[in-house]
Amino acid sequence: MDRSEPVVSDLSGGVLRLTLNRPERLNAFNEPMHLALRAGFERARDDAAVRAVLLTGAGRGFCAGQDLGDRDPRKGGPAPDLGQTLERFYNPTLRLMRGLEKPIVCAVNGVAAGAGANIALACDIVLAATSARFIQAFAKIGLIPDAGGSWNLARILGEPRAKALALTAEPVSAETAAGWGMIWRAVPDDALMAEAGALAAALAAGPTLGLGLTKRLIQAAAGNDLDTQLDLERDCQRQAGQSADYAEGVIAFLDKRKPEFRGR
Ligand code: T3D
Repeated sequence: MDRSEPVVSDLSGGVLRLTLNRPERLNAFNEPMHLALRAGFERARDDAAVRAVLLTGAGRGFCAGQDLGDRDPRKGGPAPDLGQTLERFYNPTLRLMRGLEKPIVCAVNGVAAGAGANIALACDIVLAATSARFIQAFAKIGLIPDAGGSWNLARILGEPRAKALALTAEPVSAETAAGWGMIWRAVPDDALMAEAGALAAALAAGPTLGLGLTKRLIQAAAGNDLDTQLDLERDCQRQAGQSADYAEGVIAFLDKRKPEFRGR
C-alpha cells in the first residue's frame, strides 16, 4: 500500500476500493484525507466504470474520527469553527454517499469512533470484523454526533439505543451491532476482506441502474407516506423497465442462464 496517499483508490472489476490510509492515527481525518475521500466518492458518481464502492481502513483501525491533533487548543489561535469544518468537509461527503446511486459496501476492519463510526453507518451494507467496535466518542470530548450520526442512529436504532450510545460513548461490539440491526453482518476478522470483496464484486456485476433506484426508494421510504412511495415506485420501475439490464435479466431467465448485466 502506498503510504503517501491519505485514501488509496483502486478500481477493479467495477469495484472502486477506497482505503482510508493513516494507520498510525487509526485513519483519523485530517484535511487531505477529507479531500481524498470526497474525491473518491465524486469519482464513483461520475465514472460509469465504477459500479460499486468498497470502503475500508488500513491497519488495525477503520477510522477514529477527526484528527484531534489538529484541534489541540494549546497550539493557540482562535477556537476553530466546527460548524464550518462540518460544512466544508463531512457534510459534502455524507451527501455524496447518500446520493450515490451505486451500492457502497463498508468493511469495518477495526475500531470505528466518532465521525469514523458514522461514516461507516452511512454506507449501504456494512460488514464488520468481530474484533471491531463502534464508539460514539463525541460525548467524551464535549461534542455532538456528526457525520450524519444523529440522523442515522435515531433511524436505525430508535431513540432509546441511539440516545444511550450517544450520551454514554459506550463501545458496541460488531456482534451487538449486527444483532441490533446497526450493520448487516459481523464476520470473523480473517474472513472480512474476502467476504466484503465478494459482496462488492457481486453488486458491481449487478443491474447498476436498478440497484441505484432501489437505494433511492429505500432511502425515501421513511420520509414518505404510502401514496407518495407508491408513486415513486411507479416512476422508478418505469425507468428500470427501460434498461438494457432488465431486458437481459428477463431473457437470461427464459434461457435458463446467468444474466450478464452491463450496468445500463
Ligand atoms: O473537529 C471537527 O472538525 C468536528 C468534527 C468532529 C468529528 C469527530 O470525529 S470528533 C471525535 C474524534 N474522535 C475521538 O474522540 C476518538 C479518539 N480516539 C480514541 O478514543 C481511541 O483512540 C480509540 C477508542 C478510537 C482507539 O483506542 P485504542 O486504545 O485502540 O488506540 P489508541 O492507543 O488510543 O490510538 C492509537 C494511536 O492513534 C494513538 O497514537 P500514538 O499514541 O500511538 O502515537 C492515538 O493518539 C492515535 N489516535 C487515535 N484516535 C485519534 C488519534 N490521533 C488523532 N486523532 C484521533 N481521533
